[in-house]
Amino acid sequence: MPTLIAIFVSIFIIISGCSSAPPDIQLSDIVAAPSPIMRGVISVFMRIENKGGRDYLVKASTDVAGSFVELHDIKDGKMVKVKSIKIPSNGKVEMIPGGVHIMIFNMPKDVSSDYEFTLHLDFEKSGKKSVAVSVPKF
Ligand SMILES: [Cu+2]
Repeated sequence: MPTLIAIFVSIFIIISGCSSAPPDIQLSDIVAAPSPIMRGVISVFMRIENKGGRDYLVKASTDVAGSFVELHDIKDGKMVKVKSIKIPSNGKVEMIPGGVHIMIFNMPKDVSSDYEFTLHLDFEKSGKKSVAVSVPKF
């Protein structure tokens, strides 16, 4: 029995050791797509790369007064709000239309090309990361 306990203890140490490695988050290819149907709604897609331990994107906000941001996924062909987006250890999340994305509501209704704003992303472990987003012509 003591050997069994020792095995469990070492497995626990290995698992907790892996998950406690700090994440190393890089954001790239940030694309903003205004909704063709809903005015003042913008979808944002990006690549989130992680060269460290697992993390979660838990919240997003912008510097635009009155706007609010939701984290979305597509389930059974429908857009659903999610509480967090898992960023796997030594992996990446590719946001694409039809998959996980960030959706911003209550943006100015006349957003057009060259409109820029700052998107703040809150990660559970990595803390806040801010990126500049520019809205392309549409
Ligand atoms: Cu959405």
